[in-house]
Amino acid sequence: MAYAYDDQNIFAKILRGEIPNSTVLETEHSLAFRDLYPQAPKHVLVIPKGAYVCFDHFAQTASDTEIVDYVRAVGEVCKMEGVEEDGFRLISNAGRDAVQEVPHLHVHILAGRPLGRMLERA
Ligand code: DGP
Repeated sequence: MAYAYDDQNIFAKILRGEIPNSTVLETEHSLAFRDLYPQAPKHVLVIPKGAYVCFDHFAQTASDTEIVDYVRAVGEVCKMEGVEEDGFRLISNAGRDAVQEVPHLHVHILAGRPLGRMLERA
């Protein structure tokens, strides 16, 4: 599948500094910032700086360096937010059925309250 990246998406604008964000962590290849519409007391988004649409695009085509940086950034945010003890949820929506709103790879780190079961039953 070809992944068409739209460089006008909101996270691309954040990466270019065109709109502000509440940064939690910045590394060479990744950026973590607070979700504008938090769904839990702790809700951080972690994105790669590269132009990747979704997780599978990234996992299939990013360099090893980018992947290591990104995964380590997620781990570092978990540590910074202190979520290990009570737990957290990591979500990465991809495409239509998952209702991905912003077409730049992001994982949500959600924590700070009981999060319920993974999915509502259809
Ligand atoms: P998703 O549905 O997985 O694509 O989630 C996109 C998330 O992005 C959603 O939780 C709200 C968040 N979001 C949308 N616009 C902005 C923005 O301008 N700034 C920040 N920090 N978050 C945003």
